[in-house]
Amino acid sequence: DRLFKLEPLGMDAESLGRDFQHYYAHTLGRDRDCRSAYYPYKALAITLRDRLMERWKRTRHAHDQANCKRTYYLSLEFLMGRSLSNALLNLGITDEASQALYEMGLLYEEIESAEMDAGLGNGGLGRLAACFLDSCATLQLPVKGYGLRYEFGMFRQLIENGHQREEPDHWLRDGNPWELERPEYTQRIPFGGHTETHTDDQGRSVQRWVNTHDVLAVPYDIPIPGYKNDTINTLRLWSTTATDVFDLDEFNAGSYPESVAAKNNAEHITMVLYPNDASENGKELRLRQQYVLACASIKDVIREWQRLHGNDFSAFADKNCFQLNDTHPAVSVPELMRQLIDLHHLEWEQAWEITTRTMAYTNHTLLPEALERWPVRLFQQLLPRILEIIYEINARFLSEVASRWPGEMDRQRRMSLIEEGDDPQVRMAFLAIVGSFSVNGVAALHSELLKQGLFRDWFELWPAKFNNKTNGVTPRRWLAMCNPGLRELLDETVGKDWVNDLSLLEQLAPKAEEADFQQRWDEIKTANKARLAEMVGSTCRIDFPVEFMFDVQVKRIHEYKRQLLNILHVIHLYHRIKHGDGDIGAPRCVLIGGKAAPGYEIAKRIIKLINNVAKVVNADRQVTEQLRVAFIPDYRVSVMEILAPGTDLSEQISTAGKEASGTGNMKFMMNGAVTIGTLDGANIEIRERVGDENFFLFGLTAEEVTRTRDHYDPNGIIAHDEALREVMALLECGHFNQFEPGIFEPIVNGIRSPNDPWLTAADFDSYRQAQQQAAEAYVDRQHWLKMSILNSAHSGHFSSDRTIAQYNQDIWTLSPIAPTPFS
Ligand code: DL6
Repeated sequence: DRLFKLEPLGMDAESLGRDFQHYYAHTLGRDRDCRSAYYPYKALAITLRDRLMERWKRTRHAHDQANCKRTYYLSLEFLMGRSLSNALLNLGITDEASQALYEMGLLYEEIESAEMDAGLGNGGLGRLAACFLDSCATLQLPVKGYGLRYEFGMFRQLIENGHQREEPDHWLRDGNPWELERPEYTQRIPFGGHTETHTDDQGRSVQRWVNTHDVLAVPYDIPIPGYKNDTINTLRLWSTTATDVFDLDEFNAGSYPESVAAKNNAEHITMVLYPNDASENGKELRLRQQYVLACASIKDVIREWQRLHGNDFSAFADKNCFQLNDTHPAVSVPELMRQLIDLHHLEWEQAWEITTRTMAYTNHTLLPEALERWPVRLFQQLLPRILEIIYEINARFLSEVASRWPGEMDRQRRMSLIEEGDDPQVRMAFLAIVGSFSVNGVAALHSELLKQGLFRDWFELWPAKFNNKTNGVTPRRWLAMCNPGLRELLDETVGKDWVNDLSLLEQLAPKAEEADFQQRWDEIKTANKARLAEMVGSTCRIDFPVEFMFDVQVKRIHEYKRQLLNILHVIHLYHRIKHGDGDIGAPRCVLIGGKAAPGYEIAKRIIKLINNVAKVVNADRQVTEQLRVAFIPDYRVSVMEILAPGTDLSEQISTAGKEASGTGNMKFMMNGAVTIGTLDGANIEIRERVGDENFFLFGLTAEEVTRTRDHYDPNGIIAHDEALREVMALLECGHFNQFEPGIFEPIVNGIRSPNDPWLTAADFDSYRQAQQQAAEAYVDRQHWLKMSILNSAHSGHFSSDRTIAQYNQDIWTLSPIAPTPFS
């Protein structure tokens, strides 16, 4: 109790400064000769961690006292980025900390950039999880994130001679001041072995999973601060290790290396993030990762449950909900069954009732290659007990299908959790649907397409399970933190409450045509463009003049996202300039960035093409007066924090029906960029909110894409489209690869193939026209500023606070809990 009654730590500049000095000089042992910005960063991080810690305990205490319902967000990815500025903003002490540092002769900006990004995710799905945690804490919802503590996060991307090269990201090398190891909550995870049938004391036949090779999962907790509300939620990340550090027999026999091998094997499981955003089916290590997350997290939740409720599971489903972030944690469905039946002795029916009332599943993609299927033989070898449970779930489920649709064998085959064939597979999405009470997509179009296509049979069976939750992004990081200039103007114009009620930005709309307001908006945007240009200048050695239109496309490199279409348009502009069509509407700087999965050859070739085109364009004085191109290496969260505020035109140009939602589109919109985009994912909702006059629309609709497939004739299109013909001619004559013959052939062949699924040629002309309109709009300054202001003004819907409020209302039904106050 005395521990709990500690005096709260000061939040003023003086207290912060005092603690900072103490940690810098005494704990870290540094003095004025130390030149590195890392130690001041670390000293400040520990200073803040102390302040987070006391609020963290109070939040946990309040949750326990309230005996409240809780949600667990299970995700193989959390793309957190940096934590320092976010902690300062949410604790409400940004100015105090800057002042304290300033008085010691230190610059906050330098210290901030010493922090490594926590890149434990690939892209949209992982960053969404991070935004959701921020919103849950801000809304004071008792939500805990569960994930894996990868030793190596997303690889670092280097560009060498225009090619992507990957380097490991050893983000934990210097330690992580934001994490707290919790060895007391270590969990044991079984793998391998076999199952046996036994008879228990009551004469029932029970299964036992025996002779397993266990590993240990050790939790590390990361504090998740809410915005100025003293709530600190938890992200718990598991790290695996061996059950015994040494095999003593081996050790005593003098085989030291062999004795350490078991430890190494166990630690491999959480060693590295799989760097592919469209899944890694069939890789044993990946299935091990998924099972560690499911098994350890569920054991942890049940341990907590038993601490508060003993062995009575009757109210478990009323008080707990698991949200599955895609199918990656779908093995949680049979795992919860296993723990309830095998470890806690519930009957199948009761366990199934609990499972199907606590699991909820979010789908993030329609791409077939991203739909997870695991070979049955892998399950058999790694998780034999889990496979038995999946078979039992499937048998009971298929009999339900048979009684609903008697004799429809084809439907039973289609819906079976097991895909038959030479190498039978477990269909993870179907497992997730069977085991969940809610299935949602991430934007209106995506949720509709799920019901009509991929999950059609399931929607027919259980229509009430299906719902939509359009994605959102946190306005703390993606506006208040990354755009301090605009934050000040917004505070002044609509009051400070917009940070946790983004709908207040609607009040900007009437100001969109006021000359004074436009001028301030322009000044802020220009300053942000200068910051962006500085980054491009220092990393790419290319000068971006702030008067040019900044046209930006950053996201994973994927054929469906069509970075290729963007670069074809750049080649078109280049061709026009070179052929004396002096006026391309507005001078522009085109910036493209993103990582390709290391094994995705064609995506890597597209990166090479972008870099080669950039080289030709930027070397030509005649061209650079109007056009410049850069590929920004190692795109990541902290880079987006500089790009979003400085962008004029946001490229959201996927083939319609392919991008589930997109979230970069929302970050750009909030910061006043105008979108050029297709009717895909959340673009549709963005356009609805901002109005079609403030959005540059082009391209086929999802329905047209489907219809076009049967009679697609790209060569006919190219023959009739002069602009595209010229672009293809430049590509085909090797103009961008004069010393590298043939390297772009696969790309050219793809565009010309009647089987090109991305329909690049089909959308080229309408994209070119939309780009022309954007350029013309840009040179009419007042018109552009109005569009820019209206984009921010109508972005309120895309706050993840709105998304989370909807998850909570329709799926989780949690009550907000305030932390126990400081007494
Ligand atoms: O829901 C978050 C994010 C969406 O915004 C993107 O549209 C979607 O591509 C992404 N999905 C994934 C999953 N796998 N794939 N591909 O990253 O989710």
